[in-house]
Amino acid sequence: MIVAPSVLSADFSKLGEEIENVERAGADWIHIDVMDGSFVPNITIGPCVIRHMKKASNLPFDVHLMIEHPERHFMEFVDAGADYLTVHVEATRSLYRLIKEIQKHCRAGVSLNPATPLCAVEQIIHEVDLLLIMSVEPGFGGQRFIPESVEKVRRAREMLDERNSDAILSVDGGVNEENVALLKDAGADAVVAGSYIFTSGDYREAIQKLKR
Ligand code: S6P
Ligand code: MG
Repeated sequence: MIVAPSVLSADFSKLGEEIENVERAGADWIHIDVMDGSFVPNITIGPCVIRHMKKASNLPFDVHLMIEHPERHFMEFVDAGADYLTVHVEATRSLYRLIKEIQKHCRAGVSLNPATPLCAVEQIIHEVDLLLIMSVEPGFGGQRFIPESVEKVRRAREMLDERNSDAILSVDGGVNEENVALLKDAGADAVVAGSYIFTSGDYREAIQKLKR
């Protein structure tokens, strides 16, 4: 299981140190939540912070854009150092073009909110490098996992397998040691975890529990 700590729950006063700590503790990727106060109610960080974060780690940066009109801004995140750049299917009217544009520079992901059915990406799924299933309503860390997400992950796995896709199937929101086994069994390749890791007191143990 790929484990991607979401730095949204890290101590922002020592962000570089937090990134180094999760890398040392066994993290596979660094997950970064970009929120614009419009697509979601919260506002977080932009490309200039990500550019500085890159100095703290060589791990892949998994950048999750929860912003309206990602087609207007994606290049700023490519330039900042995104390795995976994920956009929401609900946030753009030209998803196919956007995926193709992102892939000229880095890997491209699409994400679905809890209420968005998988059929919203059926026609494009074979083109993407990562499919991110939201298991909470995006906006804030520390929310409760929506149990119906497990079945959605299972159906997403089937959809990817039917198309012989090698896209990474990732799950984000409320992931912890209790639901990770269900997600693995349903076919998830990766999990994003923020509050579970950063409030654990022992990053290594928390990350290892998710991997096991
Ligand atoms: C959820 C947020 C997610 C983040 C989050 C996960 O609103 O938008 O995209 O990755 O930080 O955090 P947690 O605490 O649910 O694991
Ligand atoms: Mg996220």
